[in-house]
Amino acid sequence: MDDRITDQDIAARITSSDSVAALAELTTELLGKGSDLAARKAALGALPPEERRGEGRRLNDERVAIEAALAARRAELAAGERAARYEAERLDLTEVVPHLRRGHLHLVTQTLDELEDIFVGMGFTVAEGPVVETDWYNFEALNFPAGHPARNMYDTLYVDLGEPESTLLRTHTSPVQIRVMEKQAPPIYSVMPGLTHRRDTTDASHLPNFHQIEGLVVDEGITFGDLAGTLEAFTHAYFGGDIQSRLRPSYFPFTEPSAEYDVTCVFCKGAGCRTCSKTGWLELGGCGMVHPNVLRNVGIDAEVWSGFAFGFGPERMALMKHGINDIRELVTNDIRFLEQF
Ligand code: FA5
Repeated sequence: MDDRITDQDIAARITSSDSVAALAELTTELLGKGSDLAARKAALGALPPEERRGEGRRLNDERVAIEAALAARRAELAAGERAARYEAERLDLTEVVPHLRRGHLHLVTQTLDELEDIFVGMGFTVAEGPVVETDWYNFEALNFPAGHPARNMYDTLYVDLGEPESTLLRTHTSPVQIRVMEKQAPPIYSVMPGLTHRRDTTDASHLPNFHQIEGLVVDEGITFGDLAGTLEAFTHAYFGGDIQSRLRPSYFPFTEPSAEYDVTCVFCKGAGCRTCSKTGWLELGGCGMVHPNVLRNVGIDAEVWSGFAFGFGPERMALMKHGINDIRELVTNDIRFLEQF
């Protein structure tokens, strides 16, 4: 009698596999390079032609039968494992808990509060502006004339109101700078938190709806040194001493010179990973000296006053501070994640 494993043996082994992982191993054993089927296929060439065809067909039929049995068992096991996971994760939303646990503020709200507190402690006031903005405030007054190529830096969502592309969901909090300067004469020391929207594709460091906190200082004799010193003091106050920051030359139409504010990626410690797009740094915000055209647009004399501005991403700040490696966690609303903060 043939010493090959019989069809019944194979069928029994497949049905008695008790996990998807065990079945994956069995699949390799039965169909992989070292399998009995593979060895017989390799030996086909050595058979006399009249036997080769019959053996070839047999091999094919066996393979098809094994694949079908494996697929059926895989579906059974996967369904069982899924049901067990759902059962383990089940939350009874109608359950009456004797001592009701109280909810707490979402991590992003806590982060915004903390950022505001730090800047208020440094002498800034807090201002707000609308989320639905006009083209003037979001772009034009910020020195992006119509057709300016830098408008493409922002994938803008437009609101169907008025002239085409005249009303939009603000792409950044910088329009609030204009609103503050229109209302208040310098000296100005303000931060402006709020929600912003872009047609950005969601990934580990991007959301289409996210917050920013803008900072604006306008006073006599303000220099880039004041900006760098303010950001350094802020970095220590928010992150403590462990995190390094850097300013990297950049471009924004409303600041000159401009820079990106980056901190060392806490996950790879600078080596490069998925969260920091392999750069070792995570960009938290942009900044620079307020462009004289912006001051002129709101009637502030650029010969007398100068200033700096910055715009940070609070979600990314929360990631770096708390060691969260995917920004999507902040909006998935998984209670097990939210409870940790
Ligand atoms: C701006 O939006 C400028 N308005 C910042 C600025 C203000 C520059 C004042 C100069 C003076 P930027 O597009 O780089 O710049 O965005 C600033 C920060 O917002 C980013 O560094 C990041 O932290 C956050 N951010 C931007 N896009 C996203 C997104 N899709 N998801 C989460 N955070 C984002």
